[in-house]
Amino acid sequence: MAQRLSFDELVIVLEDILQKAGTSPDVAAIIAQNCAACERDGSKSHGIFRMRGYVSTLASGWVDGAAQPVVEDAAPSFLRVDAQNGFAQPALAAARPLLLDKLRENGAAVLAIRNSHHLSALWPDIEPFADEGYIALSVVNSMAVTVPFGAKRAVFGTNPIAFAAPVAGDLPFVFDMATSAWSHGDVQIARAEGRLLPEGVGVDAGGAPTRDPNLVLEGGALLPFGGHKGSAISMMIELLGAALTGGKFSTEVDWSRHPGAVTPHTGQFILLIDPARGGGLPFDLRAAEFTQTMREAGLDHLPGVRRHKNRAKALQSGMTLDADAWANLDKLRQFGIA
Ligand code: NDP
Ligand code: PYC
Repeated sequence: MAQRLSFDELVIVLEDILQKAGTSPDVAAIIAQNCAACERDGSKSHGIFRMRGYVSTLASGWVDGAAQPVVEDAAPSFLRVDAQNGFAQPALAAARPLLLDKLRENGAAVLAIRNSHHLSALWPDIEPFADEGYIALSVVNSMAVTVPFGAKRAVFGTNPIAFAAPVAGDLPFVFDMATSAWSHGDVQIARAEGRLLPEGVGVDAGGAPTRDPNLVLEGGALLPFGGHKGSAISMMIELLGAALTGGKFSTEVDWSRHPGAVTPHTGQFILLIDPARGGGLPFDLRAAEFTQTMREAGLDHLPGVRRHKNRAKALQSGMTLDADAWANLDKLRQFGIA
């Protein structure tokens, strides 16, 4: 039967599943909030559909659900965190207070997380900084499932990039996107729903274009968005997410000895800027002026707005999980990865 839940009720269910799967209460709280927020905002590729992956990965021993991140003060505006083979979000939470001190003191701050696992959307990591008036940019690399433009085999992850900035009197401007044509999560959902992919999203094991999500997921690969341009951005993400942080490149992720593992063990880069240090009029006022210009030009979908509409609706009237989704969660809660 379909299930109607409030956001807080969903968080409690997810926390329960994660703790039973072996995470510490603190980690369970952070990942449950994150995953429920994705579901609430309609970020379906990283919502509750990912819970099975979290649980199977924990069961495989690939990730440490009780890791204690170690924060390293690298320079006046540079912080590193060794996530100790745990999830990236608790590493960010551990670094956050010192990162904000550095940002306020120096006008900009870099956070380099390594030895970390990220199976979620990036916007939950950075939107809160824009809510506090700061500009934030983050990238994370993942597992080698994307063929660089002009190459013959997968080297890049699906490598998302997200940006958040305050807009006076409005929602923050937040975009968050895979640099592969589609996220891996959306391809998995298309397969589960029996849908074909659009042209230009993936190739089969032989490198031939295909619209079949099975062929993309079983030995095939994704393509970068925007041809050579997306490919260059994806390469930048490998460099910032792995080479700079000390994490693994997507090609170096090897979970073959951990059947069931699906969380990429790489690194995450976050750059924060205090816009009060910029020149001219206040940044958020200029941002508001600019979004107004865009609206006057006919734009009615600014990135982030769709999510906030979903959020407002979910917070007002709760979320309905369809019967299958609820049954899957309930099964995970009762039996783990049976
Ligand atoms: P989408 O293509 O759905 O959306 C990308 C961005 O474009 C979003 O900010 C979205 O904002 C905006 N957008 C979507 N449609 C429109 C439109 N018609 N007009 C204007 N703006 C639009 O995202 P992806 O499928 O590429 O990525 C989904 C998620 O997957 C991301 O959250 C990403 O972080 C995550 N991901 C995580 C990975 C990891 O390793 N952890 C790897 C790859 C992806 P809005 O949603 O508000 O409309
Ligand atoms: O959806 O591409 C994706 C993805 C990879 C890792 C986490 N999400």
